[in-house]
Amino acid sequence: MKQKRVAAVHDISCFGRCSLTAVLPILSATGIETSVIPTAILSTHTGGFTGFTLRDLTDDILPVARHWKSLTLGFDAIYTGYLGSAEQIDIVTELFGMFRTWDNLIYVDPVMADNGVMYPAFDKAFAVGMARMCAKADVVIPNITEAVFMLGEEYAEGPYTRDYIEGLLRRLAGLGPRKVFLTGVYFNEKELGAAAYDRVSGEYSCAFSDRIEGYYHGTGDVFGSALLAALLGGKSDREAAQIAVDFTIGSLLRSKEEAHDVRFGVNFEYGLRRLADLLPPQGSTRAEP
Ligand code: PXL
Repeated sequence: MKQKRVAAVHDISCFGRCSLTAVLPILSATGIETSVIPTAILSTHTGGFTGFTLRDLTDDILPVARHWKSLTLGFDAIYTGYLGSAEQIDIVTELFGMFRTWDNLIYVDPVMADNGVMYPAFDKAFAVGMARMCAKADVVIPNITEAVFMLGEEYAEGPYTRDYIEGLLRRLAGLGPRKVFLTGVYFNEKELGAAAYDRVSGEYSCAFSDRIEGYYHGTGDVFGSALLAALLGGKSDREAAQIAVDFTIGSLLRSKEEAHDVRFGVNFEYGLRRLADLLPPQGSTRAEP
């Protein structure tokens, strides 16, 4: 039985438990071999810290990918997140072409915004580019802000109606990806979670947990990594979304109890053992010479 292998294309935020410092441990804990292409190295993430350093690694992405290609490496999924520059949109899209196979997953988290505002490094043109990149993906996992920015729509605060969320999901799938998982969905003040749509089967699904007050950084990467692990582990969209929502909310609750600085990310580490139990190692069907 071949182990699953993922290529994770995210930045390294040296402090702050997001991007690769969250993606790597979460995927590894579920038995997935994880290779990385760092898009940038920052001293911290950009959510609330000032004075952070940033080394842009745009020029290193294709050389790494070409070397991998020369080794005939294959991946069960390419998981992309925070990009270090707008130029990387076309570069990462080229990477998809290099590693796409008939049965692997191009899995895109269009990281750029939250709570109705763009992260410091990005603008509306970036959202247009990201929509183009999502068109080449199999699965996309935006939050509501990223979703409306990619669609050129206005951001609205929740609670949302089921009709609005299903419309958003369909319009996002209309960009090109087969599956969309939308995060930050709530129909009432008590519950928060994710909604999913599969364009081919036409199926909608939802997964909720109790809503926790307060905003914590890095939850998107924690959710995205657990969701990918569950999908590669053969779970249905609904089951995978529930596993990822529960893992994220559990991490958030621990951090709330510890009352630490919300910029420091969430305590996902204490949830890894349980996640690993839920997602035992799966064999790969990855074709590799
Ligand atoms: O978690 C998303 C993320 C990743 N990397 C960097 C960020 C952010 C969100 O702000 O700033 C550098």
